[in-house]
This record gives sequence, C-alpha cells and structure tokens, in this order.
Amino acid sequence: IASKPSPSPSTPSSITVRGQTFPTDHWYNAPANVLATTSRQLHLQKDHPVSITRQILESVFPRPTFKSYNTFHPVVSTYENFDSLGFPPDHPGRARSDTYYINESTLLRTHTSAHEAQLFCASESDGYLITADVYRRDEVDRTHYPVFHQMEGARVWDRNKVPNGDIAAAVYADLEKLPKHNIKVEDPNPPHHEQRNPLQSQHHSAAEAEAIAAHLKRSLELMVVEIFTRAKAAAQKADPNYVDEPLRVRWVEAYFPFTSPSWELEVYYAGDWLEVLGCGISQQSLFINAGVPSQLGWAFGIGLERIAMLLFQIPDIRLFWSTDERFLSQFRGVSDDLSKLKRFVPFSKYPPCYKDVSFWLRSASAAGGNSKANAHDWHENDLMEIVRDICGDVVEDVKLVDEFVHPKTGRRSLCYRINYRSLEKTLTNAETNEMHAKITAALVEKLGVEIR
Ligand code: FA5
Ligand code: MG
Repeated sequence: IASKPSPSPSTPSSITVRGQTFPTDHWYNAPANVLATTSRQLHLQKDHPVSITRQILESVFPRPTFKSYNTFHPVVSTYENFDSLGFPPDHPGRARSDTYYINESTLLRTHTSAHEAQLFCASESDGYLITADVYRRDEVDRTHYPVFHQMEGARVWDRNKVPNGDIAAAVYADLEKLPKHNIKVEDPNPPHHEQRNPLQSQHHSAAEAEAIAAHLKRSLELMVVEIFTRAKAAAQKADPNYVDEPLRVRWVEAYFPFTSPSWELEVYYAGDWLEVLGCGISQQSLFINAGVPSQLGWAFGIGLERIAMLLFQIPDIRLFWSTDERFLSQFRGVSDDLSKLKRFVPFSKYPPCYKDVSFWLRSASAAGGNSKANAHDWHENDLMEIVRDICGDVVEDVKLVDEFVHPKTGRRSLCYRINYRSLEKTLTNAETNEMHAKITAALVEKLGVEIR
C-alpha cells in the first residue's frame, strides 16, 4: 500500500465520456463522480437556470454577428487547452493538482478557450459564442464547483475587409450601433501596461487597440445591465417593495496568456466585489496560427453559474446539480417565456455541522522516494478532492483554520474545518461522524499525513 501511486487505487484502462472512449495512463486523475457529470450538460437542459442564463446571454450577442456552438465534446488535448493559447510549459494551470487528466495528453477542458484556435480557423462569422461544461480541481465553497459552465465569446474584424483597411474607424462605427447605458463603471487602469499587459505593437496601433477595448467593454457592460434589469424585475415580482442597490461594476487589470491587454469584470453584489468574467484583446499569434493573420479582435469567458446566481439569487453553487423538484420546479416555463423569470425562493436551510481535522504533513525525509505527498508537494486541492469523493454535495465548505510550524522539527501542521450541511435534509450525527472518519482515513492513506 505504501508505494501505491496516488490518486486512484483502481485506474480503469480506458474511460468513455459522452460516447467516446479514451485510454488512460499514469497521468489519469479524474474521479468517477466528476466523470459522471459529463453527461449532464445543464446548459442544454430546458428550464434549467444555467440554460436560461445561456439563452439571455445569447440574446445580448445575437446572430448573425455571433454564431453559437453548444455541443463541443469536453475531452480535449493539452495542445488545445494550453499550447494553442500560448500557455508556457511550466504554467501552474497544467498541474495535476489543478486539472483533471484522462492521460498525459488528454484532459477535461478547464475553460471554453480550448476551442478558440479551431474557431478562428473556421471563421464562419464575425463572432462566436461557445457554451460548455468545464472542469477544474478547486476549493470547496458556495461559489466554486469542480464542474461549471462557461460562455466564451469573440468578435473579430478583418483588415482586408474594412473600408481603407481602417480598423479603428470600423470598430468605432460598430460601437456607435451598440446601445448606451448610464451605470457607474470604475476603470482606473491605463489602457496598457508595458510589462504585464503590453500593447501588441507589432500588430496594431494604440488607437486600434483602444477602439477594440472600447467595443469589448461596452459589449460586456451591456450584458451586465441586461442581467441586472432582469434580476430586478424578478426580485420585484417576489417582493413589490424590493429596492435595488445601484449597480456598480469595475474593470480590473488581469493576465491571460492568450490576450493582451486583459481585464476582469467585477460586479458589486451583496457587499462585495464578485468576479464574473475574464477578457481581453486576442493575441495576434492565435490569428496567425489559424491562418487568418489579417483578423484581429476581442474575446471573453464568463462563468455562467456566477451570472445565474446574480440573476436568480441562488445562494449556493451546489444547487445547480440538484434534481430536487423544490429546485427544478421554480424555473419551469421560463425557457419558452423569459418574462416568467422569478427569483429563487430558497427552501429551508438545514443545520450546519462543523468538524475539524488536524494533521502533520509528511516530512520530506519521511516521504523518502515514494510518491505520497510530503511537506513540499502538499496541494490543498488533493484534500478538497477527497472530501468531494467521499461526501459528494453534502459538504458546504472546507476552510483552513490553523497552520503551525513546529519550532524544533520544522514540521508543518494544518487544521481544516469541514462544514457538513446537506441541501436536502438534516444529517444525523452518525452520518457526519462516519463521513469524517472516512475523510480522516483517506488523508492518511492517500496523502500520507499524520493525524494529531
Ligand atoms: C478563464 O477561464 C479564461 N478562459 C477567460 C477568458 C476567455 C479570458 C477569453 C480572456 C479571453 P478564469 O479562470 O478567470 O478565466 O474563469 C472565468 C470565469 O469562470 C470566472 O470569472 C468565474 O466567473 C468562473 N469560474 C472560475 N472558476 C470557477 C469555479 N471553480 N466554479 C464556478 N465558476 C468558476
Ligand atoms: Mg479569473
């Protein structure tokens, strides 16, 4: 047992995802509960809030300018997910602690950007939308889930097809056709940053980049306005005296290997800034590699659950996976008539049950040559994965509450607090104790920690 490689004691030799079979190898780390979700495709399930959110966003970015693609297969190559987008070989996103691999060169896509290169090649319209399920090893809390949905959007202009080759003029003309809004937008950063977010000066001028950025920002601000207008109407339906806070949004400088400059859009919601999307001016290398060097434009990627949480006031991301009628029935009929959209009425919350687990990380020398985690290769996501594997959706969140380094031995001790709270029932003491004992045993067995 001591030398068994993590993570899975029973790696199948191949796995089938949505009708396609793939061989596994020593890099395989996708657990059965995550693989099972690949067949759900919530974004295509009529009257599901993720699907309703997709419909609304598709109406903000309409045909024929934007062509939409909603059925791309979730298994992609490392080339599509990372290399084609300019991710360097040592980028942390590639690590097995962050990504679910089928084998060394095949994975469950971590973002819809995995399909950018193929669509830039195909180039059938001036823009596209891709909605799809994406997969990430991530923390456990009310806004993170190992499977979620993204919508990717892109808009391109072709130098050879605009009057006089004047991209800036063409983009401003298209910007003029977009509606205006009067919400407050904070945008304090300069348009480029020499090191972090340089202008792609070999490929376009500052004026062209500014035109594209202005078009990108207005388009996405209008998306937020649309969502909040609908969210307000939905809330007023439930409570005629509902008073909304004025909508506040802000642009924050960000970094993505496949855009420059890049931004994230944050919305002020329930007392805090919530990140809803990443975006930027596409790296020209993508267009060049796709064989369309005369094109340029912008791209964005939105987390649909985050938008749906704002729209319907859904308090916990686990709810999207519920098959409970008390959840699903609240959205019936909305796909066919968006004016029926109502805010979500939470059903009763069951009591939380907090349990702590404290342990010493395996010291470097004790770990020896085997592959178990030691103090130097501790990845919190491995613990998160064990919790999800054993408890499914019964855990609301997992938080690090204490960290301690022994003054003499230098060993590190961690204490995590696990909040056991089902969305569907009150858990018994016996049930939580049993799950907690299983988690504790799995931490020792799989990660080689020593319980304190
Ligand atoms: C991306 O995934 C980029 N591909 C977005 C992009 C596309 C940038 C095109 C530029 C051009 P990021 O990792 O920040 O970026 O995720 C985008 C959004 O997905 C986040 O803003 C958030 O809304 C959502 N998201 C990220 N992780 C999770 C998670 N674990 N659970 C739910 N939603 C998540
Ligand atoms: Mg982000």
